[in-house]
Amino acid sequence: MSTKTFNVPAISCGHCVHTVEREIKSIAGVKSAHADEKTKQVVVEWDNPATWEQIKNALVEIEYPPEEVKA
Ligand SMILES: [Cu+2]
Repeated sequence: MSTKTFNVPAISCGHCVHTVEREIKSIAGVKSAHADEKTKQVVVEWDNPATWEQIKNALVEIEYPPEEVKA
């Protein structure tokens, strides 16, 4: 199981939260996706066959590009 927390600056309302969560959850292998409207932060958990590249590309495609949180 992999997990990642990142920012999606394009999130501006509850509709965006829904769109982002739905898009990520539609990827095979994704276990959970939680987006927060206020912090614009997203937490995703996934397993094979999903990959971070795939999740990132899906978000770029719907114009909610992720910004990785610097550790
Ligand atoms: Cu919105």
